[in-house]
Amino acid sequence: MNMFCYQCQETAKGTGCTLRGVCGKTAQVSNLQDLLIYTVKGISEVVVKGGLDVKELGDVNHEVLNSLFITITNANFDDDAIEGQIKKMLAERDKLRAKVTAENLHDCATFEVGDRQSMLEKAVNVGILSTENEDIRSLREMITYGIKGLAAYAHHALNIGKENPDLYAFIYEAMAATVDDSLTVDDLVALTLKTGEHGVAAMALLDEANTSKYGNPEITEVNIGVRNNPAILVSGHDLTDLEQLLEQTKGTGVDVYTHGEMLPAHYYPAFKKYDHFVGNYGNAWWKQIEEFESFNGPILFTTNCLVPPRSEEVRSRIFTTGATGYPGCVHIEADENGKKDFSQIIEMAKKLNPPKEIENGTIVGGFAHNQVFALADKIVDAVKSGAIRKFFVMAGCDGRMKSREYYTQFAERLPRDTVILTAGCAKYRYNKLDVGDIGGIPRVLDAGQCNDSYSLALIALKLKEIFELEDVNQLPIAYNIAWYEQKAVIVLLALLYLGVKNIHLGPTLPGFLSPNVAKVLVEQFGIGGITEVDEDIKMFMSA
Ligand code: SF4
Ligand code: SF3
Repeated sequence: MNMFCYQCQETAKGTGCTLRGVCGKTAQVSNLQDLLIYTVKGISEVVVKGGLDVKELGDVNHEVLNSLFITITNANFDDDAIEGQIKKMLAERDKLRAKVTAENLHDCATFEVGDRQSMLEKAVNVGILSTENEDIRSLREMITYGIKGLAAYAHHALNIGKENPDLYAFIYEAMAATVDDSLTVDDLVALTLKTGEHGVAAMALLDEANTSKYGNPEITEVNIGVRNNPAILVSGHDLTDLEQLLEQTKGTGVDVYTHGEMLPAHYYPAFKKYDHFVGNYGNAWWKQIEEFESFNGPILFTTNCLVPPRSEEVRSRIFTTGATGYPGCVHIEADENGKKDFSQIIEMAKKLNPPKEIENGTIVGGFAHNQVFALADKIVDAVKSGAIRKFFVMAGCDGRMKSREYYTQFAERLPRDTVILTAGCAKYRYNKLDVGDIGGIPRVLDAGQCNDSYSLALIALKLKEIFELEDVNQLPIAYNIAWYEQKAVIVLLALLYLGVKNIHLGPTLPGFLSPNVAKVLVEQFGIGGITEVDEDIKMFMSA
């Protein structure tokens, strides 16, 4: 065994990548990521045991978010960048330790390493398998993955200038708890739910940040064809990066298109003023191998999901920023004011061919909470008259496994009196199908990125209020969620915290759930997997 990672849905054999990641992560990168997480645990311990005030920690808080984000699936494959981050975090940890008189610190708060070799030697002893009890390990990892997702969302909010000190305090509390051997399974189950509670707060913070800066998403038709200008493709989730790119490309003759999770940027009023913000090119992250080929122009990654490029030519057109990185790709850093200089991407675009058309037409989205609330009367009437029998929350992620065709078939075969509520890149499995509408309400309502699952929760809570129900589970809403990486974990934990029961998760249950932890989720929350499309539709419709 060279490494051990089981944090995503595509983990080898559903149990763990041990030689190299299915995602393309090398053992070295995986082990360095383990060590980076370990340093975050160390900083967390110093902060918690040393009683430090998170409001005074400024840059440390920000770098903790960044470190967690770097380890999310498909974010960063660059061993040098991860090594640099470990060094930075160790220096921060030591500075904090010098300020406090905490005793009985765990090894994560005191260990020292020097060069790459010594880091790698340390890393193999501090990863996932260093926790022997499989239930404790399962819960520690579930909490860690939830925290990674939470950190990603908090990082986007931070880029817009919004912070919530409670979130930092909780990150330290939770990460320190993952090395506390006195905590029992019950303690960690409680902490898992508390992670969900803070997940809701992180998504609320990001929603507030996004909507206060860019306006409330509104119903929008997004072009999926191309124009005949050179162009840049922007991927990932960070709207501030997109905004800077749109500003810098203004008047240059270079168009900008979104890929994957950046599609929902088109729904925000603030981005509609850019004539050169043309549309969305392609599909979910895993299609990038072929779609980057035909796009022809440079690609900017603002976050995951980055797939290791197959050719040198495509690699030379990929630029990373923020938490992302790939060896050999140019990484663009922000200056001290958060400004990024994208001029080399723009210059490259001018010399390359316009994108090749792979499809044409439009898709519709923009059904975040504000827009749906504006349509509330219409939706409530449709439910009351029986025109809408059931809603299906199908938020989450897409992935490359063939078994995910399930979600396309599921959307196709759902009865015509049902409406799909979606968010995240899971939508690409069905957002180009012609499934019609119900009295003008489209049957697929896309709220936005994965973090906009928060909108779906608000919509559910609003409907509960309108229908004067006691419990959100009495609503005609079923949850059939597709997961892939750790942001889906925080979305799931947030829904559990909000009291949502009977969520079905696919295409497979997480490899990090031990049989006993899975049992808790089944017994306490009614979590289930998926089976056959028709059988599942029957089950959901009769529930
Ligand atoms: Fe394997 Fe997923 Fe970890 Fe990559 S992120 S190494 S695919 S479990
Ligand atoms: Fe997709 Fe990676 Fe998760 Fe934000 S882009 S949902 S998988």
